[in-house]
Amino acid sequence: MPLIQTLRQLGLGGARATMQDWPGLIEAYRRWLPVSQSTPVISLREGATPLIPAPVISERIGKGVRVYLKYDGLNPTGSFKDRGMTMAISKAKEAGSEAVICASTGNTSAAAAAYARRGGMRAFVLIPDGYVAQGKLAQALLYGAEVIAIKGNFDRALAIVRDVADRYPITLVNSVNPYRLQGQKTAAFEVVDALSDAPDWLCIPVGNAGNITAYWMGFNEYRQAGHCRKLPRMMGFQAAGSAPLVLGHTVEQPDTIATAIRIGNPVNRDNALKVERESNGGFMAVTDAEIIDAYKLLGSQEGVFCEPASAASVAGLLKRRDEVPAGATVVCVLTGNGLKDPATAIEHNDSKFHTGLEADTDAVAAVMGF
Ligand code: AN7
Repeated sequence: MPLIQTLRQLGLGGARATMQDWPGLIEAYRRWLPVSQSTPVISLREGATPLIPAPVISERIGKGVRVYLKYDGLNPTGSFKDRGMTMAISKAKEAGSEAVICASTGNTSAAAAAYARRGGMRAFVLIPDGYVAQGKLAQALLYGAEVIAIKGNFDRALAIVRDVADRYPITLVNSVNPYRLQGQKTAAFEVVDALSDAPDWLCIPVGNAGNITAYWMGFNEYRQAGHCRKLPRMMGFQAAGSAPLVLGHTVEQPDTIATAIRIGNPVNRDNALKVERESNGGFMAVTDAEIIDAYKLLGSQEGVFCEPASAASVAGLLKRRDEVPAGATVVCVLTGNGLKDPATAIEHNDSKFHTGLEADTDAVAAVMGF
C-alpha cells in the first residue's frame, strides 16, 4: 500500500491528503511509539522516504528478484538518524533536559544538532578528528552544535560521552538511548506499508547495529498486529576493516573508506546477534573496493547517490546473490545521502571530467568527440 494511503488511513489530511500533509513520523505512527499528548514533538517532518525500484541491480541478481532501495538519505538532515533523533530529542525535551550529547561518525551529530537546536537545547558532539565526512561536519557546525574533535576513534568518543552523561546533567542521544531505536523502527513500518508485506531479505549496513535492531523490532511489531505475513531475513554488512560482528571480536583500530561505519566495538552487539539468530539472517564483510563498486553502480546506473557506508548494503547483496531465492523481494537500506561526502564521490567515479579547456565551441565539441 502506498504511503499516501497510510496517510489517509491515519485520518491525516482527509480523503484528499497529499504527501504535503505528512506530519513527521511521530504523528504518523504515534500509536506505535512511547509518546503521550504531553510530549513536545520536535519534528522536521522526517520519514516517508521513498522505496525506489532498482532495475539494474535486480537484473544483476536475475531469477526474477525484485530489488528496492529504501532511500533514507532523503530525510531532513540526509540520513536515517533523523528517525531516532525526533524521538530522542522530543523525549529529552519532555524530561526537561537542556542539553544533549553524542559521539558520532558524523550523521548522528548532524541529526542531534538539528533537532536539539530546534528544540531549544544545547548540542555537544564528539567526533573522531579527521574521520568525519565534510558535509556532516558542515551540518553539525551550521546547525549550531558545539563540536569537540578528539584524537581517537568513534569507540573512544562513545566511552567518553557515556562517562560525561553519567556524571553531569546532560542527555545521551547515542543509540544506547532506547527512544532512538523506537523512532528508527518506523522505517520498517514504511517498507511494509509500501510493499503490503515485509520483503524476503533486508540488506543493511551495520556499524553500532542500532538500525538493524530497530528494523527487526518494527517488522515484528507489524507482524504481531497483522500488517505483514512474513518476516525478512536480516542481512547485515560491515566494512572488512571494521567488522567486529563478522569476526566475533572487537576491532581495536577500525579502518574503512566508509567512515560512517568505522566502528570497532558496536553498542548493540547483543541485540545484533539476537536479530541474526531470530531472523535466520547473517553478517558478512564487504571490502572497500566492493563498497565503492556498489556506490558507483548506484549513482551511475540507478541514479541514486548514497554515501559509501550505505552502499555496503548493495555490495553485500551482490556478494550474496547466489543465495537469494528466485522471485524474492529484497530491500537494501540506503542510510545516508551521497552529498554528505563529496570528496569520496569526486575521487571515486568513472566519469570523464575535462578541465582547463579554452572557452571555445570547437574545443568543447572536440572533447565531446565531434
Ligand atoms: C550512513 O553517525 O554511528 O548500525 O555516529 O551513518 O545503526 O550504527 C552512523 C552510523 C549506517 C550504521 N549508515 O548504523 C554515527 C553513526 C550510515 C551511518 C550506519 C551509520 P548503525
